[in-house]
Amino acid sequence: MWSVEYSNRQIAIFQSVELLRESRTMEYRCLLGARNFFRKVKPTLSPLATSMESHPIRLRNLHPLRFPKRETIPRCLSTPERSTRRRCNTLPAGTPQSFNYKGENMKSTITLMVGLLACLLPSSSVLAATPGPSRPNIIVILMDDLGYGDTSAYGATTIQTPNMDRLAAEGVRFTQGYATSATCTPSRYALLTGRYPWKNQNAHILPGDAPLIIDPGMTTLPGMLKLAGYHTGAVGKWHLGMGNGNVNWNLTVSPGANQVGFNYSFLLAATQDRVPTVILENGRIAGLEPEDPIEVSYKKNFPGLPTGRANPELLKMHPSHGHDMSIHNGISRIGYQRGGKAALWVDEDLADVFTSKAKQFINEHKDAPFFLYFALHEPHVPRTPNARFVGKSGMGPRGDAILEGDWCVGEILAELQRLKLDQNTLIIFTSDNGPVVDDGYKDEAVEKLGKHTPAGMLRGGKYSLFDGGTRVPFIVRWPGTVKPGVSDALVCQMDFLASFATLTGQTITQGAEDSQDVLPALLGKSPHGRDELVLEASGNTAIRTTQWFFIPPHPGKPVQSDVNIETGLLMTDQLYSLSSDLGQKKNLAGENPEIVAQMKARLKKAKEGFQEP
Ligand SMILES: [Ca+2]
Repeated sequence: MWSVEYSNRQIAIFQSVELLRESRTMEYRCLLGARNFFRKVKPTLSPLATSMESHPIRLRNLHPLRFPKRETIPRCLSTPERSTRRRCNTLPAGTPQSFNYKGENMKSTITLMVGLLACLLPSSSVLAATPGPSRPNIIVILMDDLGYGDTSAYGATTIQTPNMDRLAAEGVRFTQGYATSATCTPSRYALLTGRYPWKNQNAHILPGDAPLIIDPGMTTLPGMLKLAGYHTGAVGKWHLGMGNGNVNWNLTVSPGANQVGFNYSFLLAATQDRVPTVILENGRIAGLEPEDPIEVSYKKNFPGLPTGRANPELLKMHPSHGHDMSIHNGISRIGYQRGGKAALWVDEDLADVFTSKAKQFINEHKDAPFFLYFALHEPHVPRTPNARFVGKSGMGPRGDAILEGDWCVGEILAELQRLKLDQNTLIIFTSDNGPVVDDGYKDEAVEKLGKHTPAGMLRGGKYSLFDGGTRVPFIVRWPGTVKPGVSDALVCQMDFLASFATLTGQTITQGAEDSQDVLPALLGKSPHGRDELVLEASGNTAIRTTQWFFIPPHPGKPVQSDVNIETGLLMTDQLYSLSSDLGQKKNLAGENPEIVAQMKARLKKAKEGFQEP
C-alpha cells in the first residue's frame, strides 16, 4: 500500500490543469498532465506509474470527447455536481486531500483521476462536438512568398526542390489552390479563422508592434482542432499582431497565438524584416535577460543608435527600398529597437531553430493527435540562408532560401518517418501569397533570376490581384488515405477549418462563415471544390469561379514600381477565362457583358455589408 498526500505543489498541478480549461485545452491535456504527474512521483509510485503507462486506456488511444463515461464520474460529487460537471471549474467539494492506493484498486484510482480531470470539460457555445471519424495528425507547412512556379513540384526547372517534389509525388498536387490574399497578414488571418480578411479592417500588412487582429473569442482552426482533442502548436512566423497595442515586450505578450487556439507557440512576432528581431515562446521573448530589456518603436529611433539609412557602412545586406531603420546582424529592418541583445536572433540560424522546435513539438506529442502550424520564413526578405545553402541554387539568396525551405520540409518528413507517423499524419504544403523578386533588399534576386519564373505561367505576384498573387503551391499528403495525383479542384486555405471540422467530427455553430467544407476535394476523392472565391490584394477584391476571373474597376497604379509587379488595378472591368488563358493576357470583358454582369453580382453578393477601405 502507498499513501499519497497531496502537497501544495501537487495541488498547484491540479490548479494549473484547471487553468487549462480556461483556454479550452481539453481533457486530453489534462490526461497528459495526469501522466506527467505520475511520472514526477515515480520514485514513490513506480508500480502505479508503470501501470499508468501500460494501462489499456493508453493515452494515444483515447478519444477525449468520449469522456467521461457515466461510471467515471467521481463518487465524491453530489448529485447536482454530477449533473453539472461539465461546467465545473474548481476541484469538487469533498475532494479528499489524501487517499490510499492499493494495487488491486489501480483502476478505480485512475477512474478518480479521470473523473477529476473530466470536471474540466469545456461548455462550448461555439462548437458542438461529436465523435470524429478520423483524427490524423495535421501539419500545415506554410511558406512565405513562395510562388506557384518556385518549386520543381510545379514545373520549375531552374531550381530543384526534392522534398517538395516528394510531397507532390506522394500526395495530391492542386493546380488551383489559393490563399485568399496577396500579402501575409490577411492571408494568414483567413487560413486561421475561416473568414474573408476584408471583413476585418485591420487585416492588412501589420507593423511589428500591432495588436492581435484575431478576436480571442473567434472560432479558429487550432481552436476547433483543440476541441477535437488535438494538441496544437504554432512554430515560425506569426504576423497577426500580438498584445493589445501597447506592448511591454519584457513581459508576457498577450493576447497572442496562445489565446486563439494554440497550446504552444514559438514565433517571430511579425516578419524577418521587422523589429523586434526576437522569438517569443508562449508569449515570452526567448533568451531575454532582465538586466537588458528590449524596447521597440515604429515612430522614432532610439538616441545614438545607427540606422541603415545613416550608417550603410555597417550593413552586409543593403536595402533597395525601405528597410533602412534599426540594424541587427548587419541588416537594417523596418522599425526601431534597442536592447535585448541576448535574445536577438541570428538570421542564418532561423531555419535550424524553427525546424528543431517543430521536430521537438512532433516528438513531444507523437502519441497524441497534434496540429502543427509550421510557418516558415522562406523565401521572404531578408533572404538569409544558412551557409550550408549559400550559392547552391545559383540564383542568389532567394533561390538558396527556397532550397533551405525545401530542407526544412525534408526534415519534417524524415522525422515523421522515423517516428512511424507517416500513415497517420496529414500534411498540407502551401504558401501564404505569390512571389516577389526585389522586395526591399539588394540581394541579387533580380540579377540572378535567369530564366526562372517565380509565378510560373501566372500573371502578377505578391501584392497583385492577378492570379499570381494568390494561386500558390498547394499539396495534401496523407499516405494510405490520399491517393497521389493532380487535382484541378478550386480550393482555398480558408477552407481548412470547415474541412477539418468534418474530418474530425466537429460541427461549427459560430464563425468561420466563409470556410467551405471541401474535404472530398482535399483528400483527392472529388474533382469538385469551391464554385467561387473572392481574392484580395491591398484591400481591393476580385472574384473567380471555376472558369472566369473577374477584376472590377479599381483606382491605383497598374504596376507597383518598387517591386515591379503588375497590380491588376485598372479603371475598367477585366474578365479572363482561366481555362483558355492561364496567363490572363486577354481581357474578355468587352465581348462578354452578360458574364461581367453575373460576376459583378456574385462579387456584390459575397461582399454584402462590407466595403473596400
Ligand atoms: Ca508572405
